[in-house]
Amino acid sequence: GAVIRLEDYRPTDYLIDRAELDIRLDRHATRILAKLHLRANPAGRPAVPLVLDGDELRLVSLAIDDVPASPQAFEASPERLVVHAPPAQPFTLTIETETDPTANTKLMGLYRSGSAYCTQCEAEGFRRITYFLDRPDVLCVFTTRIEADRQEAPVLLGNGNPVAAGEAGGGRHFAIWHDPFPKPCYLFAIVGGRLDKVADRFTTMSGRAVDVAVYVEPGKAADATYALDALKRSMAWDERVFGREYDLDVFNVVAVSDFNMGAMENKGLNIFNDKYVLASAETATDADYANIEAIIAHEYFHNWTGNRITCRDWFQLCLKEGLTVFRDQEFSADERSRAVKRIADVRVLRAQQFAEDSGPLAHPVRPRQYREINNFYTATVYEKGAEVIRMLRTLIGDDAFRRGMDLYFDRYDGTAATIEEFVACFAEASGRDLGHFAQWYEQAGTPTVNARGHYDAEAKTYRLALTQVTPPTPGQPEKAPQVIPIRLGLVGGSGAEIALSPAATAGHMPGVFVLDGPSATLTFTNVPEKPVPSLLRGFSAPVRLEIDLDEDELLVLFRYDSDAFNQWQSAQTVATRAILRAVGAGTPPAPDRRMADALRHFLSMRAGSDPAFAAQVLALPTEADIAREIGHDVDPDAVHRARQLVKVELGAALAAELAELYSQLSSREPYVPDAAGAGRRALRNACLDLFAAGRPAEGEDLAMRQFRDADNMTDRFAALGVLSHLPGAARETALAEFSERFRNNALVLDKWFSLQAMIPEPETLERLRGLMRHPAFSMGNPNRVRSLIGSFAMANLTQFNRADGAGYDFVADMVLALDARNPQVAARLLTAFRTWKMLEPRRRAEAEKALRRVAGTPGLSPDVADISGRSLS
Ligand code: B3K
Ligand code: ZN
Repeated sequence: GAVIRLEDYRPTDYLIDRAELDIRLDRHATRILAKLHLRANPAGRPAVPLVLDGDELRLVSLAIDDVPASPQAFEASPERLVVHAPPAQPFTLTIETETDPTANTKLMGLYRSGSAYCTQCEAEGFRRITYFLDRPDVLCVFTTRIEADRQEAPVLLGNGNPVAAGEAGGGRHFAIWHDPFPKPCYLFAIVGGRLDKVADRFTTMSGRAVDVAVYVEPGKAADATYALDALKRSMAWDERVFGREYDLDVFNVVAVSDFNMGAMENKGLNIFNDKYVLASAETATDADYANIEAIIAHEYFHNWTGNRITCRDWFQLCLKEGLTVFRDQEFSADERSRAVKRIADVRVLRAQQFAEDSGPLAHPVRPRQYREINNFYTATVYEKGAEVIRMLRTLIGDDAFRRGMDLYFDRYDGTAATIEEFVACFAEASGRDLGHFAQWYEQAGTPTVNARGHYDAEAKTYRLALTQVTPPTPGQPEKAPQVIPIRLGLVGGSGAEIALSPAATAGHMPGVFVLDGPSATLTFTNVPEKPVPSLLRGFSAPVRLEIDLDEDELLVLFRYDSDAFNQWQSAQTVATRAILRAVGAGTPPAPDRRMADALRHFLSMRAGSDPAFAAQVLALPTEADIAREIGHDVDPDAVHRARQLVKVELGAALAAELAELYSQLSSREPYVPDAAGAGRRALRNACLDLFAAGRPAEGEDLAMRQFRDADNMTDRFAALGVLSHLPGAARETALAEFSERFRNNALVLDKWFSLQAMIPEPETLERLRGLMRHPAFSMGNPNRVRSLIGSFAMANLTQFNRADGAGYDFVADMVLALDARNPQVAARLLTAFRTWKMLEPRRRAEAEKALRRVAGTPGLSPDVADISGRSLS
């Protein structure tokens, strides 16, 4: 594909004000009749040919102003429909196309999932249904008639409100949907099929009744009630926190089993991967419930941030995605524990975005160019995009932030907006110049902030010298300083918070210093004792922090910091250093009692009152965290061994306390998927995991008992996870029992696939090849592929990165096999190579060889060609 550049944006030459679609569903020959009401765009070029986008389309007929078009008047190919000289006055085009939804394995456009028909149009799937101006700044009012066999598809859903339904003859029926809100075609959707539903009614803040429903495959309605409840809570939250009311008479969610990503925010008709809808105590973990809640909220919140205000072009993707992730994170923080949610979000940010940002696929939150837009639905656009919004709120304060949001909704409702327009609302609402801040959208890479403190006991002053530097990223060799809000405090040796002298952070929000140059020195006065600085509280900016604190100082923060995030961070840093020392030495050098003692004390004080937080503290940094910390010439086996050594040592040192806590937390209360219950289960399972590392024989027994006795998936699967790391007969027995018990549940078998793909042993690759022949596995289903092959590539550091290159070869083979069928899923899988440059030379050479083999294969999709090309650059 050609390179598309932001600077080349120009307004559309034609507008489509209205579209009337008539879609006659058929398994192999669906007919789409589209009547488009067009006119020249006053802001476009006058009297130019009209060029509509298509993708693998077949034109059946074309009429201009209801008169069949003469062959000289137009040119049609699968990719394009050109009308050479369109009428000067507003006119209509009536376009008839035919598509085969059964043959659509890309899962873009109209396709079949199970026995249902569904669509996915973002980013550029609508052009696989009919010829259109498939760009987000063409806003159109859609009326959609859907017709199908009544037996095959009794349920027919579209965007907007239902306006009519009836018989269509020959056993067929129809439904007409009208969406009064102009929208880009990427938000278009239809669904047809035999589906069950759970339904309810939501009354909005102005008293309007909205029929809300979640549709699922027949027989699964009971598993959709949690999603429906999450939806109603999301609707109420957006009213309460952002003043945003829902705007149609109905809101439908449909769960399908074949879906390229998590879910899609089509206006009034969200379509979901069923993994993020279906849940019951027996089949879903607490993490699944939390994901369902977050994604239901995310798609719902898009109704305002994405749909009512959409993006001018795809370079502005973070305008809707970063903002909507920020909103769903805030929602989950309000519904659950704010501190624990923040820790979980930062873990994801570091694992996904920091990894992306330090490798060949690094790009700005708002990219300047792309070849394949589907490859830019990334952790940078989404998660770093959300961090930029959070920094904005930290910089200007909650009130100005809310005023800025109100202004944005007010001013840009019904339009396709840009990042500049968005940022200007906050500059206006706060009276601040946000010019430099906006550089976060343009400059890729993760800044490193270095902090050095000096206490002058005579003068009772504390000086903090801060510097920042951002490493180069592809296409951006030189970096400028960013605007970095550093939320901070000083903690005394015995734990008391030391009041900050006002001058130190003058001109900023209280407790926040803004580092906006390459370096700065902060001086605190009246500091009675040598303090321990607590920097980047709440992870106030997406940066790496280097700070010259020793273990004792870190443990002061762990114990006393008023900021829960930094408590957790301090414990992680201590653990990270212990693992890094073990990587160097090959053994845990001198057993460091301080960490075990601090954890023991912490558990005795906090496990009872805040189990969810305690579970986060007990979870060691991952192998990937350690690898990123090392940064270059990484040997994944050495990282694995070192982490395991530290874990074993810690588990053994704390074995008594862990066992005690484990049994205290054992409850026979019925499972409730709420935050409190989830927190207790998380801590109990963290105890089991660490205990089993320190005392493998007893741990195996305990895990086996929990595995068999569990009355919920959280506990059963956590136990299976512990067993999966203990080679032997018990593990194989448990795995067999699990697959037998859940043999009819594809989503649960996905967990089983994924767990086995992550076993850090050389036999895993063979196990994986065997599992690909399992009857439940299919290369055609994205969830299956991601569970088995994706987990191996993305979450099995030692085996994907085998020194002999067999892991790379396997994943490369899978990418190529998938590419012919589903390029988006193939390209996403290939991003597992994004960290290849930080490996030691032998593995680096093997990874490069595999990447070159992919890149050199003829007939690659633009998706895979783009990722392989950039990965090698
Ligand atoms: N907007 C969709 C993602 C579409 C991805 C297209 N390749 C889901 C979401 O972010 O809410
Ligand atoms: Zn989104």
